[in-house]
Amino acid sequence: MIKAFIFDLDGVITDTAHLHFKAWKWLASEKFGIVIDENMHEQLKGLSRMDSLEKILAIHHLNQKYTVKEKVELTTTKNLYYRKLISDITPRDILPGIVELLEEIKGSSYKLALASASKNAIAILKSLDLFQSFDFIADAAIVKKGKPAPDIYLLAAKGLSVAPENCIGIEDAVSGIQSIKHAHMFAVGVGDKRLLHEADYVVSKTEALTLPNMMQAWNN
Ligand code: B16
Ligand code: MG
Repeated sequence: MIKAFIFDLDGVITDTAHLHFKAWKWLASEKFGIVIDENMHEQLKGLSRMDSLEKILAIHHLNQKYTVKEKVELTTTKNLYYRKLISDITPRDILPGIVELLEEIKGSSYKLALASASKNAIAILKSLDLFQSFDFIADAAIVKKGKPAPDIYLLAAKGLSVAPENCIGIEDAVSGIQSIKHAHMFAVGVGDKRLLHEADYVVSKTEALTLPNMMQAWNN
């Protein structure tokens, strides 16, 4: 029996992915003199800040070039740039259909949590005027392992006091779908069916993400 819905933020509630990518592109060109390819965009989705940096460095065989301290400084620099990019986010940046969906979920007495890898999640939810909508927000800063590990989704379920098998997780990234499945939850993907093939149910865009559709998919 489904008792709760656990949402990802970037790519499901609002599209901050292109702003993350813009910030990584800037950092890569400014600090390493490299151009990061559009193909990286998809691969970085859902990964933590440090895991994203490691992935970019690995592709260019630069991992060994920087100390842990330098890597922390690089992620801080990226985040300062990213914070400027998200400073003017408003409720108009909520993806289509999401406000209605959150209201429908709450109105049907399901619990609602957020499981974003972003340490900026609370600031973004406040800018979107959605902070009060969630019963629990899992803190990405305290989980041991980022997506695709199940930690953040398990933390969200625990925060709601709901067993993982009674939760539906909603994600746009491959790493996010894997995180939900590793947590033994029903996974709903938003995006390309071929890319998100590990999900239990996929819709192409947020407009198609409705409570009846998800419940029907879960019942099948
Ligand atoms: P921050 P999600 C993820 O958000 C983004 O998809 C990913 O690109 C980003 O690196 C990660 O958050 C960490 O974000 O640097 O703000 O802590 O999709 O899990 O909501
Ligand atoms: Mg996402």
